[in-house]
Amino acid sequence: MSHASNASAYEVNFDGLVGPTHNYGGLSYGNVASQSNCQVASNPKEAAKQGLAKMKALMDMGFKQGVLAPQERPNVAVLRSLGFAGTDAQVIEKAAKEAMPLLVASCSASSMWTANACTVSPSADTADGRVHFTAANLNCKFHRSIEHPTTSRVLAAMFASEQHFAHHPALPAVSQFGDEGAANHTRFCKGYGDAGVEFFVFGSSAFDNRFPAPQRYPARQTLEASQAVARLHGLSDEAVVYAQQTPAVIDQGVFHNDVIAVGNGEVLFYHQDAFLNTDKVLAELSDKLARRGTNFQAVCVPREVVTVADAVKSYLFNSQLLSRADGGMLLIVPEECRHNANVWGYLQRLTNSNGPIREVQVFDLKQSMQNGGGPACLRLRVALKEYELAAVNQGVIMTPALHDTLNIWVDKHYRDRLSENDLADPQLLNECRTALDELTQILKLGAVYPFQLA
Ligand code: SUG
Repeated sequence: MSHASNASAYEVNFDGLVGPTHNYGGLSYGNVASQSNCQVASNPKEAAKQGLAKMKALMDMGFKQGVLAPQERPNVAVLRSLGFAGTDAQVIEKAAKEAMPLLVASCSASSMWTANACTVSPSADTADGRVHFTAANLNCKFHRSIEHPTTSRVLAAMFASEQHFAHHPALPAVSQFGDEGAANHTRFCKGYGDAGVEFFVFGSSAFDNRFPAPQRYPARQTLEASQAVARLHGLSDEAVVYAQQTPAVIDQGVFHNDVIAVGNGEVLFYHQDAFLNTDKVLAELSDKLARRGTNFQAVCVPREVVTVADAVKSYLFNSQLLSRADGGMLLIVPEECRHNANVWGYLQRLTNSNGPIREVQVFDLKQSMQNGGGPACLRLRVALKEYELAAVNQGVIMTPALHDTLNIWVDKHYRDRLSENDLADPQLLNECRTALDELTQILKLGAVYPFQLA
């Protein structure tokens, strides 16, 4: 079956290619999977292949698929900025001896979760008619806060045309402007090329104490960050809705909104406990979309059927909701959904009902899932008109040939086992640089990594 989008505009999913240092560092307090798999040995080769298999499956179904390159790790420059000196090998050796947590953070392959790379507003929504990108500062976690400089260079190399694309640097790196990118941003629309409504979900406010904060785990996204992104992108008030996540669900492990809700086209699929003031939020979405000729549909999963704990464990909502050519929607879920009786039972009933979601497909993404990253974390959605898609660097658009080349590249360069001790091996840095140098040629990115720019 072909799943092409409408003729003149597409949603393109840019998946993060898992990097060669994928490991379980236990780095994300508030992310239950990351904490509970701390120091389990990882398999970077398998992780990269699981991701590539998902990209290929979507491409084979007729969806537009792209790929986003991983980052240079270990990040020696960051270790130098923290006072470790000498040759690159000495920097790694000293960090391993004196401050292992810093070496682990500098090795994280966390840029694979490209839903956190940036926030994207399609050209139909923005004041200047260009597609706008704001790199996420990911300020809440040290290992993620070091991603945005390279993310910005990679995005600029992918979306280079100034006529069509506008790039904004990450917001100021302070907690008041904590920004986690598209994981807390959903766009509703009729067709991907039509003016839509952008839905920003935040965890707390930096300056306004009317918004209750979670007690146990940090809220990573602030209202003020979301508002700044909307301003930078030139979105009108009519094109924006803000909502606060329920603080209690953050305290249960919902560290991004995409762990408890997903939207596509005219549909929001969400858990009953996802938002504060849900009725008001849904009414505003419905109202603003109606003014754009769009018939908003909300599909609520009741807490009696699927608990927040079920959602966090199974990652039901960290799914990809995709529009098939026949108008029905397809939900791409992780294997863990099949292992949860409440969730799996619910999904059977959902697809047999008369609702918009007609089909479920299951993917094995265990390597990523063990760090709290499901199908939706692994992809950045960019809605593009035909001529904008033509202006994208074609080296990053997935084709059967690129898929095969990347699989061979992974086989050649990736290890199949990585534990904490291995991160101290200076040879790992050389392996990664050799692999990434080849990758930038495969993807036609030019020089984007610090070791290439030095
Ligand atoms: O930021 N995990 C990531 C997972 C990000 C998931 N993305 C979305 N929900 N969109 C995070 O918590 C764990 C790394 C480690 O522990 O090794 C990590 O960074």
